[in-house]
Amino acid sequence: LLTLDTVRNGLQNGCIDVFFQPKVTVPDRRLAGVEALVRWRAEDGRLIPPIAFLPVVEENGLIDELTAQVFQIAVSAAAGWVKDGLNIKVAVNFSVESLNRFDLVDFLIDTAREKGIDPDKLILEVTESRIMEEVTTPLEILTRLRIKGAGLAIDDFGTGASSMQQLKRIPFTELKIDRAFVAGAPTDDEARAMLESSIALAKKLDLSIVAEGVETQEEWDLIESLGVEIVQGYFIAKPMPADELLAWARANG
Ligand code: G
Ligand code: G
Ligand code: NA
Repeated sequence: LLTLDTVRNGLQNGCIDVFFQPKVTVPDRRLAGVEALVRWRAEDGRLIPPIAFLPVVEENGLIDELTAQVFQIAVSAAAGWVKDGLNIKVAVNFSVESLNRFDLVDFLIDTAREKGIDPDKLILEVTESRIMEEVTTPLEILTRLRIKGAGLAIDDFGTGASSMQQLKRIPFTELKIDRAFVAGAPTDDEARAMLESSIALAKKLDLSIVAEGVETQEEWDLIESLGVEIVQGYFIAKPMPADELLAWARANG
């Protein structure tokens, strides 16, 4: 873990970097959008993954600052891609802690509009296991963002314990199946059952389905046979910097 001092200083000094991972449609592999994934750029240039700093950020009241920076970088990247003829949806991760401020809605919508990005090009991703613990404020904020046109994804689905009832309370538009179930599905009956029932549930709730963590042709084929619409995973592409994403899109268009 990075120390609190390192994190505080780094947040003030441009250490936040953002990578983007393609989400593609099945079966044609067309770019449907990207997920923004935060990285820490250490002074020596090394890239540090979220697991090494997000807990420090979240536990010390710094998540709003991190979320704001990631969001600004992500919409700037999206605006740059639009100039180059690539108009895609950008998904950003939100910790539940950052869904507790009523000024968040205006901040996100205004920041996106300033860069010329419509709210319907945004998707907020929230992790299933966390969002179901919280109730009123996040629900109201997510609902307001949905009304403005933003998409809402429930992330790491299968790792929490949502009932259909809870799922219906928040106006989600997308369900992202946790990669553990995708990875296990070809060989493990329980993972396969979890995958199939998640897909059935998403269809019932009229959510678009994203399979995360597809790494092999075998997983891709299985996912395709189960009628999943969107895939994100190393089989297609790893997270990459904004300029590489543009090159990737051109090479894979
Ligand atoms: O990029 P990587 O797969 O290492 O990300 C690990 C986890 O970190 C992801 O599952 C995601 O939940 C979380 N994460 C990545 N970027 C962000 C971000 O910008 N904000 C928040 N809150 N979480 C993020
Ligand atoms: O929880 P979240 O959906 O935000 O997870 C995204 C994380 O998953 C990122 O850290 C990303 O690097 C990672 N990831 C994306 N695709 C794959 C994959 O195919 N395999 C593995 N092992 N990790 C992946
Ligand atoms: Na995510």
